Amino acid sequence: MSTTRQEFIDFFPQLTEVILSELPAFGATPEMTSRIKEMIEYNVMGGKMNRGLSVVDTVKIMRGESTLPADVNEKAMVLGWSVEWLQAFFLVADDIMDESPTRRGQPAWYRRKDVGILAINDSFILEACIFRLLKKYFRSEPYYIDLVELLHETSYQTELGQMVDLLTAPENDINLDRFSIQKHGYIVEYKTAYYSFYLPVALALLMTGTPAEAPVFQVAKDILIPLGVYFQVQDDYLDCYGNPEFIGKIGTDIEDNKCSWLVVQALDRVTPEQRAILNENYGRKSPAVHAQRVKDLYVELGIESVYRAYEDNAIAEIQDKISKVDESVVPRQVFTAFLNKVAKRTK
Ligand code: GPP
Ligand code: MG
Ligand code: MG
Ligand code: MG
Repeated sequence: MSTTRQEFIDFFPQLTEVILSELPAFGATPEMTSRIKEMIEYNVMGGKMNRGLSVVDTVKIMRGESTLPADVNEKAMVLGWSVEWLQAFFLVADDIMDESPTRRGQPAWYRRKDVGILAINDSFILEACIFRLLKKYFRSEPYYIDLVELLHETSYQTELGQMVDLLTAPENDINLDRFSIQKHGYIVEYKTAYYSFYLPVALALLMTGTPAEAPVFQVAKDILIPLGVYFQVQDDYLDCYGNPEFIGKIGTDIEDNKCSWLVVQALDRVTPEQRAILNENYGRKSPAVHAQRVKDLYVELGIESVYRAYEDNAIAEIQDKISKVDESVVPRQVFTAFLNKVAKRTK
């Protein structure tokens, strides 16, 4: 049932070609075209592709077919890649905002000498590509406008989440009172869960003929948003405890003064003395001294085992929600397939 990564990767050049082939009509020179090609390949490829693959897998489950007819398969691949393209748009911009040095095992795009601040515009171009591809492949479908609206709405949700993520983490103004479980909950739901979990399934539902106002979208949201929250808690955990070589990025949350799940849990457990240590060391730009002191404090507080307990509980709660889904509305497999991809992940 599960779509192979190779099949999905093999489809990618054809989409890049669509974007490149229409550039002359926009007055593009060969230099512009080759730069856009390089920019797309550098940023869209190289991830785990779970989001994109989930679109194709969900279409298969919804249709009850392990092999899709060629025309359906093509459309599902395009929607899968549109989520990966959206992700590339966000990541290029996010790495500038978070001052992250690396992404997917290579320098973050904005860190390249020939890119710098141009990366902001490149992120806009990546976003525009999504709508070029939708126009090309879906213009005559009755659900075309629903796809477009869904992608716009999801981007807006993500941008709102990103705004709160950044507003909660001002540079040179450390105030741990800003952080709370509620604030963290809003940030992760909006900046990650909608686009990473709800979007792939919602796209697949639209593509398989579900009317945009059908109740199944709410059923999907009620499971996929908690799953997405769990996923971002994992991301926060891996920022501190993941192996940079393996996860392909170097964590910056402590230095960036982020309202991470780890610091929120720590704040819930500190003595006044330990809180003073956090105050003096969180959000300072020196990994070797200040961030290390915060990490030592996490060890003293046993934050890793707090995470393990959270993880077991989150998985059990999501499994429980899935078990209550009415299979005449949507196959449970849509959700179990997704859960299995992320449960206990280490990258
Ligand atoms: C993940 O946050 C959230 C995003 C990548 C969405 C960014 C949204 C924009 C509108 C730009 P993160 O910073 O924890 O991700 P990572 O750890 O991968 O840098
Ligand atoms: Mg960020
Ligand atoms: Mg980031
Ligand atoms: Mg992160």
